[in-house]
Amino acid sequence: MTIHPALRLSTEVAAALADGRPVVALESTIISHGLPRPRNLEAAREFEEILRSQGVTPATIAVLDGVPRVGLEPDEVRRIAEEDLAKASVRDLAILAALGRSGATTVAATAYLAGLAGVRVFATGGLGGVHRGAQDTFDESADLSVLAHSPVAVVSAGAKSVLDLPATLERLETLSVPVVGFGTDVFPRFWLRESDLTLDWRVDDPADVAAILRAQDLLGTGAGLVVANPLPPELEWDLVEHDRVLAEAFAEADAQGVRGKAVTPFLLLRIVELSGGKSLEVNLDIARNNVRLAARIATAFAAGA
Ligand code: PSU
Ligand code: MN
Repeated sequence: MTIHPALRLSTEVAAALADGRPVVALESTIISHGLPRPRNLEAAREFEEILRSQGVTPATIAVLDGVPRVGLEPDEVRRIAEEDLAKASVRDLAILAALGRSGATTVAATAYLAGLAGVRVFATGGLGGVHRGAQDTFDESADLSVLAHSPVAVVSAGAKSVLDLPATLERLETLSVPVVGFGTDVFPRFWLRESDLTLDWRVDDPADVAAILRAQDLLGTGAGLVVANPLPPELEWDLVEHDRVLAEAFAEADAQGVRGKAVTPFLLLRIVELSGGKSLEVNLDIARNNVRLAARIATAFAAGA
């Protein structure tokens, strides 16, 4: 196995990849911008711990002092939780590298770097997507287009209900990014497991997801895979409270003229406050649930490779 010259892999990630043992990538924007301090540091450590307890090596990804990193040391995990890092998408990577700056990687940038490193499975909370009103603002996350060219399975609870979910699924179709429901026939809405968005494909076994990854390799599609993994019903958020809090958060973002890449972090943090912390607890359950499934998929992939 050759290590890509632009990356620095942690010792344990390099060893696991060389031995064909399972590795799961984790993003850092969810830590730096998606969860409030100090819960974000606890969460970052917990996600790594869940993977280790399932025999999987964690590869938390970020750019530190200009170096794209795949797998962090404990004091570096602390840095992404406590420093005010830039939110870094793929287009920011070369700028950070050239200027020696640091950034927390979004799903797009994490999937891109994981793809370069040969890490095939990635767990996050929710995928970015097409924002509401995108027909005027053109605001569509680079998460979608990058997945067209990054051979990584992203395990997420669908995408957040703050987005335009039907448009997000349409764009994934256009970009030829496959979407499978894991144990579901519909695309989950992050905090809520149900929606009226029927998916073409459902799988119920992590080994089937691993087989899809191998078939993608064989066919040379070069694309990623969205694995939509809903929360179990007893853990999802109350629908009425969900609708009320989101309406309030949107009205505030509008009134304050929040735009561009500030929109997602603004809404997420405001939704936590307006729900008295409830949305955060559900958010953490979602991420844990995705990390556990990603571990099972990575294990099945490593076993069959
Ligand atoms: N969804 C979440 N939590 C997050 C994000 C999305 O549940 O923190 C972050 C991810 O890093 C995702 C990014 O890649 O927001 C999308 O931002 P944008 O819409 O600006 O591309
Ligand atoms: Mn955007």
